[in-house]
Amino acid sequence: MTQNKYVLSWIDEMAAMTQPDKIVWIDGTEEQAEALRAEACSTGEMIKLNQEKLPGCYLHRTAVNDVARVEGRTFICTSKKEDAGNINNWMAPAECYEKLSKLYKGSMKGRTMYVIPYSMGIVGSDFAKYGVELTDSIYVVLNMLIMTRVGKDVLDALGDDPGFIKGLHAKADLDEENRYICHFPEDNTIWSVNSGYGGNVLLGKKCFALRIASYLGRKEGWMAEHMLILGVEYPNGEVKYISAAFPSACGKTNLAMLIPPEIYKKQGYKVWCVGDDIAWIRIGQDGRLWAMNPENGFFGVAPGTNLNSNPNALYTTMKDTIFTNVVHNTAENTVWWEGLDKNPPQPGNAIDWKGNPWDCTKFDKKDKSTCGAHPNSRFTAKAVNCPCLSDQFNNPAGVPLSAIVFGGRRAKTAPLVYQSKNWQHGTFVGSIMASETTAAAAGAVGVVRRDPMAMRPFTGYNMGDYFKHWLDMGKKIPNAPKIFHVNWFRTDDEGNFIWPGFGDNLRVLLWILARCDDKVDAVETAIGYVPKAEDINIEGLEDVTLDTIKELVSVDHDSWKEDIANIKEFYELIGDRVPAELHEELAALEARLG
Ligand code: GTP
Ligand code: SPV
Ligand code: MN
Repeated sequence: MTQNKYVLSWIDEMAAMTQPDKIVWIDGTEEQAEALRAEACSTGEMIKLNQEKLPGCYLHRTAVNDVARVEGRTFICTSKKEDAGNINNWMAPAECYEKLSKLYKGSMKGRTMYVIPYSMGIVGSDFAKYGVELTDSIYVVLNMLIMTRVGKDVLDALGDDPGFIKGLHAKADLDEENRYICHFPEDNTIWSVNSGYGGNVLLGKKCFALRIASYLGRKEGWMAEHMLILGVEYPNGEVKYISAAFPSACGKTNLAMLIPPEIYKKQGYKVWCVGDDIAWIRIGQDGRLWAMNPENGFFGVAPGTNLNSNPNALYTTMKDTIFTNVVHNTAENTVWWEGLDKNPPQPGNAIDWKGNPWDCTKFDKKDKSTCGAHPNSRFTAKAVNCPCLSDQFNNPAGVPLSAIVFGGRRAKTAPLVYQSKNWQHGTFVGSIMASETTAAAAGAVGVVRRDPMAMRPFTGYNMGDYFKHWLDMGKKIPNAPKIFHVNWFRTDDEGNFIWPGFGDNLRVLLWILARCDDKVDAVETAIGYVPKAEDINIEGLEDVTLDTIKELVSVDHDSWKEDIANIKEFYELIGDRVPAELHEELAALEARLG
């Protein structure tokens, strides 16, 4: 499919190491994809679902020990350890290549190596970047066909250029002890072995579009961020765009596809989804920041997705979708997950994510092992099937940003929303983000950890340098978006969420956009500007009063002071590359808290 000698010689080298029986080039055609689906079904790798109810949909179960990203086994392999920094795991490139070569050696014997040429961004556009992923997994091929733009036109656009990202993935034995997700930013290379799950193996996503791309962005003067992109359409037809960074499983897909509350819908407000996970951002000729979504699909969290919380996501998954680790309803040959509806398949008709018979009557909210679907079960769905997909989705330039929003999952401390004072302070606000951990990564769930800009697991270089890059970008943007912070997850003493969230988050977005246009006042607090309670519209909300909003936007100095101690430790951990400006912001915040 190509004469590119860099592509061809690299494939020869990788094939000599992994020793596949045959090599198949993925051309992006429907015929080839359909043949691969049939093959995956014949071996049990995938299950074809009820084609009347769910046309083009399939179910896949991963190995039980392989259900989420593994941050402890993810490495940034720069020649100097300081360039990876203290937040990333580091291995010397030569050592890592040697170690993994042994794991790859002969791992594809008796198997097929698929060659996937793919583009992040619109093929042939200025801002697109190309990759080739080699994998021995049909599941990975079929996911990449949904999540990225794949095919011969990518190779044509690459031409004779050596500038592509080389990704090698082998399932090997799925051995946890030898699972590695390794990045060589200086070599444009990603090596992943012994996993078959999502972010570990769909190498265009977190590995390339965030870790490698963040490294490239710093070198080339742009930004790769863990952000959704959405457009809010006003009744007069004007659309304003927002990007937002929340940690994994903290609400990006939901916010990106939100449906306005009834009172806003009636007036003609609409929300359009440009992206739900990753944004590549650069300065446009007009001096504004422009964001584009390099992906072509959604790899979304299934549990909790339903007709009330996120109908757009649910509709998106009703055709051409791969479901991973959800419940199989064998009576109807459909799927189910916790929070879909109140009708789980009954015992005898239900297989859980592990492939065992599942008894929904034994479900106990407090015991995750009784779940039918894994908490990090996912759908892989095509962007074009999303009912609220923005008409700018395929615009190679992306969309101009009015606001950047950071957010985390915090039971206390962080208010519903606050605005930073300026870009530098906004960068500080991003740098001190914290969130309770979720099932999206292996490890404990519900522990508060600092997750700057939601990029802790995804920055391909030193976190201190990353902060510096944010500050440097700010100096170069004539017309910078305003920076905010939100928290949909404050809880009462019984642990219930106080804010209704989901579609009602539009009420907060509209305050944010009004602030960007100087159309609404705010109250200055120690941490930044919070809304006057009466400026968050609560019309049509049942359990929310003016007092609820007052409580939600209150800034509790004592819990913030506790946070300061933790932030200091975190900055210490990042080390001496944390820019002086951020230390100054921290000292100023501490002084304001008294
Ligand atoms: P990744 O794909 O891992 O990056 O996750 P994400 O940030 O896209 O998170 P997603 O939108 O899938 O939401 C994850 C979980 O948070 C789901 O269980 C949602 O139901 C829940 N969630 C999302 N938005 C809200 C909200 O506004 N309020 C509450 N209480 N829960 C929410
Ligand atoms: C995340 O964990 O942030 C995801 C899912 O979006 S994964 O692709 O597994 O990284
Ligand atoms: Mn994500």
